Amino acid sequence: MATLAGSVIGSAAEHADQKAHTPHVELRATSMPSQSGSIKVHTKKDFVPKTGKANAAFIILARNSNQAGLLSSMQQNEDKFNSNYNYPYVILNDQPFTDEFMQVISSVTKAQVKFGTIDHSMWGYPQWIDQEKAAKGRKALEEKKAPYASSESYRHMCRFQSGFFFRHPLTMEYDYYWRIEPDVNFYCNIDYDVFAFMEAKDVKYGWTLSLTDYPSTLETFWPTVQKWISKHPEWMTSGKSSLRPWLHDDDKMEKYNLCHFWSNFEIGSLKWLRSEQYVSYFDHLDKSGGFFYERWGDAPVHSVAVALMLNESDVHFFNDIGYYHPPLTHCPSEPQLQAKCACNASVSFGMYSSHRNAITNCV
Ligand SMILES: Nc1nc2c(ncn2[C@@H]2O[C@H](COP(=O)(O)OP(=O)(O)O)[C@@H](O)[C@H]2O)c(=O)[nH]1
Ligand SMILES: [Mg+2]
Repeated sequence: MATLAGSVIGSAAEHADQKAHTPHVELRATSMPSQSGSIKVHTKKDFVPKTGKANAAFIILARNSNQAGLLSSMQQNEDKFNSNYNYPYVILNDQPFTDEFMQVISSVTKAQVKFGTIDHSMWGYPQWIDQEKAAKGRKALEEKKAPYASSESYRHMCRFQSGFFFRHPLTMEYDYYWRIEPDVNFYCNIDYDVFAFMEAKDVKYGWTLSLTDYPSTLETFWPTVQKWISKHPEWMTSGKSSLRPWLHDDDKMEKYNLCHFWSNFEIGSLKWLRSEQYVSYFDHLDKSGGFFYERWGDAPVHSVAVALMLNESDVHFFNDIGYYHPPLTHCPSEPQLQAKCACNASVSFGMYSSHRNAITNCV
């Protein structure tokens, strides 16, 4: 992908304010030049569900302290989408949930809500991690003022979201997931079954926001991925529909440009995450220790896998799902979509979002 140098379109100033509030995203002030092109609007009529309802669930990771924030996210999700579809929720925690948490959260939906804990096999230091080296890594990252530099729990969370949530005992029965976090907003009425759409179109990964990550958190990430690629060239996509160019600004495609889908919102295929290919990729990364020695995020981990192993037809930009996770908003500007949304498209991150149907840029 070319960086589109010089094509900064009014986004830097708008996002300067957002940047002031964000500890964890690097905002790149590039945007797409205006181009013609019609956006595909998916409606109920647009696809024929394969099986009626899909085998899907909302998967949420939360702490007891997230009760109010999760209540708010789920209330909006019910209001905008799920009260018509009643997909179940699986809510996971590395600590037991309190009775109060479970009671309050269950009361927000008619759908089934399952609460689970995560054991040491999925949340904790694997035996091959050198804990002194990990402590030194945290210190080094603190000096570089990287967000969450000193947090051990954040690293466990990122590793869990990268390699384990899709094979937790409570999620194993499902084929599709929608990740929801506490304290997010959903702005648009979604009047079709998003999961049935994923299944009918055989979409394996969907997103609303994409951006670039902090380089200091990922110093050895790309070389580590490259080693894995050289072991499994047969799993890489190539040709016109490959997403691989999205990862690179250099023509030789040797450097990772840090573009990633913002994984606090994801709708995806659990079967794909459980595939031999994805699990081999995750295991390779995990063995290198980068989740702890550096602070690799689950967003770049998922995104690089998507771009290496999936084609354009396997992914979907959910332009019609208006969404806010502090500090970024996605809000569609197309009038037919905007009519279903209570958000301001002028503050949407990546103003030319409709063109991302062809994902050519990460903003
Ligand atoms: N149970 C549990 N959930 C966590 C922990 N840390 C983060 N999470 C959850 O993991 C997700 C991402 O964490 P968050 O603090 O929002 O990170 P950010 O979005 O990268 O700023 C959210 O769903 C949090 O509720 C933790 O230590 N325990
Ligand atoms: Mg978050």
